[in-house]
Amino acid sequence: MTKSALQIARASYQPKLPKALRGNVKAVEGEPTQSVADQDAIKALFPNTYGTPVITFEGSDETVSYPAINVGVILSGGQAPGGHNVISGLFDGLKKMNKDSRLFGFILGPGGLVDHNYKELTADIIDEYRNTGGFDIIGSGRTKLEKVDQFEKGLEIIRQLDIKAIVIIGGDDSNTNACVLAEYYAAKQYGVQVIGCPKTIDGDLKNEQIETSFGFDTATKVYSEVIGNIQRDCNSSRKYWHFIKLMGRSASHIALECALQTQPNVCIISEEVEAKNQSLDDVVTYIAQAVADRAAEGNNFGTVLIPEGLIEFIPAMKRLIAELNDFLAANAEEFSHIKKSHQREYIISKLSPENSAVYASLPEGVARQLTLDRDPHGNVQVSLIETEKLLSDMVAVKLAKWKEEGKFVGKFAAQHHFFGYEGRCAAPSNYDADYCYSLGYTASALIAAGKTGYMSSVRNTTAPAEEWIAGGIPITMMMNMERRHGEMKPVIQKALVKLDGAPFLEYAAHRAEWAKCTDYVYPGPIQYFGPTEVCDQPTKTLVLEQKGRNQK
Ligand code: FBP
Repeated sequence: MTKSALQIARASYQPKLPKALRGNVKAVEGEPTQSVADQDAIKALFPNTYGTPVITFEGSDETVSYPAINVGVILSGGQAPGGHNVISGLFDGLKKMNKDSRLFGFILGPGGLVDHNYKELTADIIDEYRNTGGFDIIGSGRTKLEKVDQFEKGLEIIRQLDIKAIVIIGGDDSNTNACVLAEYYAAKQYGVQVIGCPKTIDGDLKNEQIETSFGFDTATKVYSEVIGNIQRDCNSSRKYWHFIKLMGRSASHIALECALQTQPNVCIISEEVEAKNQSLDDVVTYIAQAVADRAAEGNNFGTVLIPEGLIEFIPAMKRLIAELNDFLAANAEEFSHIKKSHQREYIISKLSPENSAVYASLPEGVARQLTLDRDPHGNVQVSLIETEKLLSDMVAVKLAKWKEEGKFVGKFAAQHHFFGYEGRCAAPSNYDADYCYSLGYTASALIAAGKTGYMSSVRNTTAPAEEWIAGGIPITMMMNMERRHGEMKPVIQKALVKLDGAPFLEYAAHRAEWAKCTDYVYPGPIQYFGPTEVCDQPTKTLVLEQKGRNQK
């Protein structure tokens, strides 16, 4: 592989570890835990992994001799910067405990376990991937591990390779599945541990113990760099409105963080749209008003940030999508036989009157996108819906009407962008490089401590790395019951943007001023080498959340 100068320099970066993990480690157990909601239902479904204590690792004077073990690792779901460092931290942790321990990577996600597709990750392979972006060391996939025959098929290769523990690096759905697998293997007394690691650029796998999911830091820095560049272009040519959709399947954390970093003229927060029960027209009117206000000052340009998941948070659309999800899950076979040209009419005829009317009112393209194949978790693939174009088209129509009425005096020309894939495989920032390495290393300590059904956790990460707190959180502690594929299922509760949380309040306090301004912020590219105030800053979201927590 030919390497760039940055890759070569970056390969020798030694990620920082929490102090407690640097020498001998002991596991300290806290109080028994319970799930965030639906305690009886979750306890009944997870009798072997429910209620276990939070684990914290502390330094110890005692040297323990660990047996050599074999461990399997899986990357699951969308790519997120730092995945390779989770694997290298896991590898180094295992080797530190016993140099004869071995690590096997399952290829292309959870499907690799079921299909017995794997490769051993030896030191020379690991060294090639340290501090690099991407998941290409073993690839990732979205196969949902949820059926007994998959668990049993996986067990065959686990036995063949004499694997003691599996580490699943994934988002909320993949960690839910990790817990289901942990519970199954524990119930069957197979002696196979399962540990999860919190990954997703979306930033929606977090709670009191899991401060952030890895990849959010790097991805938002990459998007903020290019948003800043666009804003400078805006200020230079003064002729376009840029509609920028940002990834984040459900929560608006990415859009909010980018807004805090770049100070755009408009940023829509899906959770607010839902809370205020806004319609699509309300959102369009809000943007159009910002365009009109700026035009009145002679500024026919600006930026609008749109979270990818917006459509699903507009209450009328949400009700429609929920009915569509259930209907398509139950009638997939029949729907697959309907000719494309008749699908719209067919759906209109099958839905309840309220949802049918909303569906019929949608532009053809969006209506079709809402009936496209779901992802393996039964979710609409919102990344395929061109919300940025939908909104700018609707804003243009509204402004044309306002022009006729004399309420809009400017010009409106739009450019469209969708930033998602550009950031998912970026070389991890120092924060993600350190955080991920520590998560992987912590996973090895959880395995050594004999734990299963736990998520690796590293906290206090706005402090210097040596003060970070490493440990394990029972995955059942994060669960509640939600409707999926038309059925109630135990799932990890998704962390949406909190409207009373510090990051949103910070944005809300400034947005009126930012709507008018031309004094944008241009964050520039991620810096890997240089002063700590330039290279080691966590996200504004995390800093504000920590500050909010400390003030309570
Ligand atoms: P994960 O939740 O699996 O980390 O994936 C997040 C994400 O990047 C979303 O932001 C986006 O909607 C989705 O993946 C797109 O996935 P795909 O490329 O598989 O369609």
